[in-house]
Amino acid sequence: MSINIEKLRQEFPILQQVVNNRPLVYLDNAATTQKPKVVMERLLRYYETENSNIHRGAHFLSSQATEAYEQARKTIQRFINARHHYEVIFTRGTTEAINLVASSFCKKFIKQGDEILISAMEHHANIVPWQMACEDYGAVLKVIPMNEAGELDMNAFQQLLGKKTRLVAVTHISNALGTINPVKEIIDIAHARDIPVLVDGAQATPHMAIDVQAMDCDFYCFSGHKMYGPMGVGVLYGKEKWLNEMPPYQGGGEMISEVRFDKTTYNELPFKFEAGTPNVADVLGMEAAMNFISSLGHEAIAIHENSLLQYATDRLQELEKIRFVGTAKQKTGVLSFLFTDIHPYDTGTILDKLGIAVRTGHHCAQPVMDFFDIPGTVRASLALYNTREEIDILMAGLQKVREMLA
Ligand code: 7TS
Repeated sequence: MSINIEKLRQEFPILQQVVNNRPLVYLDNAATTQKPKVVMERLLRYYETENSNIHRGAHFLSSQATEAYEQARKTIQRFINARHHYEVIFTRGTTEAINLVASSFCKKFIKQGDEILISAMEHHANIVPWQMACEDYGAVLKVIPMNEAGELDMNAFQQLLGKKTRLVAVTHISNALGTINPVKEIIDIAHARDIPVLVDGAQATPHMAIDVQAMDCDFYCFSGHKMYGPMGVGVLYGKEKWLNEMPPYQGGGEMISEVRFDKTTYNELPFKFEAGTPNVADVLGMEAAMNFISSLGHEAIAIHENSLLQYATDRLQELEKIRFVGTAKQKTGVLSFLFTDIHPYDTGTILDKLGIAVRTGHHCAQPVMDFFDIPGTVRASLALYNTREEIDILMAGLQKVREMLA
């Protein structure tokens, strides 16, 4: 079933806006996606009729909110096909999910001289927490290299796996390059040596169906706001066997079983990792976003977005002095480029004046920019509501940039 994009765009009120006297062309979806009415209505309904603290109140609203929150956990379990609902831990987002694992897993399993393996195309959120853990425990961070197309070197990956490797952490889709990494293959190879794998799914969940059991990843992290849901909420999926062995991340209410001054015992999963009052409204908003995605179907979304990416790549190729950054065979969602004679920042500024929202800079992936020896890129990132007409407007905007600055 194909998507009626014009009708769908009506569900996103922000897209009807005028910016700098031009209709908004929103192409910064890798940073955050816009929200459909169903998500905003869900937040409003929660605050108008359900708001209450959960898991503790002995009153009507509290038990209703608790029920809705735990129901959302089950929706999300189904969305990623987790085996158990208690393997779904709510966090503030991908960043907190990775920090949780870096802090808690490493505390239990990382010793002096151990190695953690990441890749050359990680977002800072999947670099810095591991650097901090390595510093804490005297471990060593190793990096899987990539080629000029922005594809991981799988031979080098195999060689980097050693007796001291305790964890592999890789991104599913690169936010700066759009590369889709062969995560299943990475996981199979790592598991053959009993090494667990964390997958950063921040850029994958809006674009493809996720099945954590088929993938067999040990951890999977993502953010609600990049998949049409609210900001400030995300998920850590972890296999039960790891989550049970890992110590709590933060202390406080909810995560305890019993608190005495001489000894405190911890709650069971998933509550052990959810200290304090949770972000109930945004969890419900994220559930609404997932239902929204499911109602359209991952396949229809992928067909639309991939054909749009192909169209955009073909059109922008007509421009003089354009350099594409990230030309992997398997890619989606992201078109990163720069003019070799114009700073990406200047390109972005002029596009903004024309009502076109793109991101410029290093996209929180500075090592990627260093690898390509560039100051940054202009990144147009796509969502299911983008159209060919918007790509044509981007193209005209880029022609204008060349007229003005080349
Ligand atoms: N991992 C990847 C691959 C990302 O793209 C991002 C955010 C994160 C982790 C962190 O997610 P957060 O929701 O916790 O912030 N990426 C971007 C981006 O490309 N532009 O702005 C944020």
